[in-house]
Amino acid sequence: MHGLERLCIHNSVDEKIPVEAFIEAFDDLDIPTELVGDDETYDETDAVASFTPRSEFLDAAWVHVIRAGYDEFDTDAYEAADVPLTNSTGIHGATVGEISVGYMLSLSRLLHLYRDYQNTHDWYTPTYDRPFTIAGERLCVVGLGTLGEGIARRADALGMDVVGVRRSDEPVPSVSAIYDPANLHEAIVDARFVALAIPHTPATENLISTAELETMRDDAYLINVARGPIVDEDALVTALKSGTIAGAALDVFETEPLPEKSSLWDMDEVIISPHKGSATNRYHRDIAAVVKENVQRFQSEEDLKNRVA
Ligand code: NDP
Ligand code: 7N6
Repeated sequence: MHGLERLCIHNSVDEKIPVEAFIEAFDDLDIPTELVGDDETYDETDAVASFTPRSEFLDAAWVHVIRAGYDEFDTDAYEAADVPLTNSTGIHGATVGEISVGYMLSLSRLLHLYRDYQNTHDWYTPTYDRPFTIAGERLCVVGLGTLGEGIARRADALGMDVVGVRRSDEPVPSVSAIYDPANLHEAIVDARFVALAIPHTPATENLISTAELETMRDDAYLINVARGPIVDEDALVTALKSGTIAGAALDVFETEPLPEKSSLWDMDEVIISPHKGSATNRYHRDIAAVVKENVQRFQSEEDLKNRVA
């Protein structure tokens, strides 16, 4: 086995984090860090960190996806090429947990509407029965890994009744009941908020469609901080227009950026964030810490952390 001689940062990381600051975060590494573009070639002494996949990466020693979601990477190809692929799960509990609680507080206490009316200097008064406290309300978190647990802990701290869905039945702090994915409808039927925190896989694509939206309470809100294709977006629009559910907070979409023609843009009870659930001013450092730990592991021939292929 060869040791690493170079860490290549593919310029696609620029999509989400400032490249220069990211490269600086590797100053203490004992191999050089280089910014590379699409014309770069790789060999078995290179590690690569990237936002988007490229087939050339299969010539490297190890490839790191700077995202937690690696659904755009062909894991079979990595396994066939015997090139380890790692991801950035483990770092989004606070960032996505906080924004999810932010959505729930806004949707319950109408901050999004007050801000909308502020734009026209309008002293808006909602109907008396509209605002509610999230304390005492049920949240169902679908997916109880880093994101799901981060959301659950914060919701629990604010007095919510938190249940969740995952494949294993391993308990999760702050989650009072865990449902198997086969019992999804049972898990969401009583929830005031349903938060999606699962990976996009063949098993989860369109997991939330007409039947699930109809199962949800008509005063319930859907939160999607996972991946757009997990929700059937046409079904969601229909459900929102017909009052099948009360509203939604969406960070991710079937097509990103969300197309201008989407009716989601103009719905009062929909909060849209432009895939910024994990965005903070220290995101580059959080990702770099995962990569640096794996550089050290690679060099000492230990198992890589967060290996997904
Ligand atoms: P984890 O791997 O830590 O957790 C995933 C969880 O989903 C696990 O609890 C797993 O269950 C569960 N799960 C997987 N498949 C199913 C299924 N079919 N039905 C029910 N539960 C399932 O991942 P993360 O929490 O780090 O990230 C989750 C996803 O969130 C990422 O894949 C990514 O797409 C998205 N993401 C979005 C961000 C944003 O900016 N909006 C930021 C970061 C991530 P079990 O534990 O039982 O295996
Ligand atoms: C920003 C990506 C993820 O999967 O989509 C999110 O981690 C955020 C690097």
